[in-house]
Amino acid sequence: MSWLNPFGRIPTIMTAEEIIDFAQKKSIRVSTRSSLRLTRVDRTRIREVARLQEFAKHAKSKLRMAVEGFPSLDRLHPFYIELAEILVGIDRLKQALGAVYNCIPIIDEITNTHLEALKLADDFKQMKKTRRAAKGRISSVIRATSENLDFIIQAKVTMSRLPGVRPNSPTIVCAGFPNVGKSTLVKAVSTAEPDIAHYPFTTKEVIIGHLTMDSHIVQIIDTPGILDRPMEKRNEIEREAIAALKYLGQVVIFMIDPSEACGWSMTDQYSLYQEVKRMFPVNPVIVAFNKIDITPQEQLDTAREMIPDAHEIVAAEGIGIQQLMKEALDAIDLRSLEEAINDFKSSLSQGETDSMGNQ
Ligand SMILES: Nc1nc2c(ncn2[C@@H]2O[C@H](COP(=O)(O)OP(=O)(O)OP(=O)(O)O)[C@@H](O)[C@H]2O)c(=O)[nH]1
Ligand SMILES: [Mg+2]
Repeated sequence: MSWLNPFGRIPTIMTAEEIIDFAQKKSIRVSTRSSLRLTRVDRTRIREVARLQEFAKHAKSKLRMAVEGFPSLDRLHPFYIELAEILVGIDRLKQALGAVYNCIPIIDEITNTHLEALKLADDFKQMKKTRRAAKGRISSVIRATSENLDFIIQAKVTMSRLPGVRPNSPTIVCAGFPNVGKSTLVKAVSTAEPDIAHYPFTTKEVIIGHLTMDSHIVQIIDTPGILDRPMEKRNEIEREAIAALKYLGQVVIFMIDPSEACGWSMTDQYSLYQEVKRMFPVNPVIVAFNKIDITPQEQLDTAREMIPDAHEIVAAEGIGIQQLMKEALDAIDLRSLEEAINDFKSSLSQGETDSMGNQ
């Protein structure tokens, strides 16, 4: 499903040195046909002009691709915008894209000046020198922006690792403290294959699994564990989980481990649950007590008192998960989701009608 990630389709971006090499190879291979009636000087001129033009053309096209291949940051799903901010930094990215793009008119100017000089030159040594000087100056412009190109390449790698999100599918986000069994649940119910381990912070990025329920393709999102602490103290990985809750979670399954085998107390987990409810007051939050197979009765009773309507499950054995998933899907307002999809479809067909009318 990586094609649903707008950063997954960016074509290969070359480094500064790769662009220079590529343009150089293309320019050497350029073949010119000129009439034998021309003087040697004029034939040289034609060849040098063609080489310079070819060099500039390929250098510009690779720079342009680096920028235009990037999805427009203003039109992305907010989940990707927030993650671009957390993982890459949007201002820095925009600045890098702008700087690379700004090389194009500079290359045009250098090319034009040297083409003029080539037209006026009357011996071939001078012509070769002019062509070499132009290529040298263009290469310097590209090298001067190499840090920006490297930054864009790195941003592409980072962003393309994110999962593909279907913005119009019912979406359940599974959240909670580290090590409570979120990945175990997501793996049990969906196509996702997250790593599961007995230590905290096993999941380091948002993972999306799919399942079919009542003829809907439902997305279930596994998130890294979050701790009960102020937002500004949260690390990049936790903030990625919060972004999934904020922008994707039409319903949240908040998982609690009342056995405390996860390493955090019931009180801490309860307080994070309250915070999640406070942060996202609109979306329903369903609580699942996991690991009840190893929870002592007394601890289970205390948990039940704190959150009376929680589901009780053993994710590792699939116990109670059907009922939990059904309640999660029921909590999603499918009607308004279908209306949104229908609006979207009719806006598309409206667009087609408009463009046909314009023909
Ligand atoms: N006894 C018992 N252990 C479970 C159950 N569910 C998960 N576990 C165990 O709990 C540990 C943590 O499970 P994960 O699914 O990796 O937990 P997580 O919440 O995804 O953890 P992070 O990715 O680190 O946040 C693993 O050792 C699981 O085998 C359960 O229902 N009962
Ligand atoms: Mg996990």
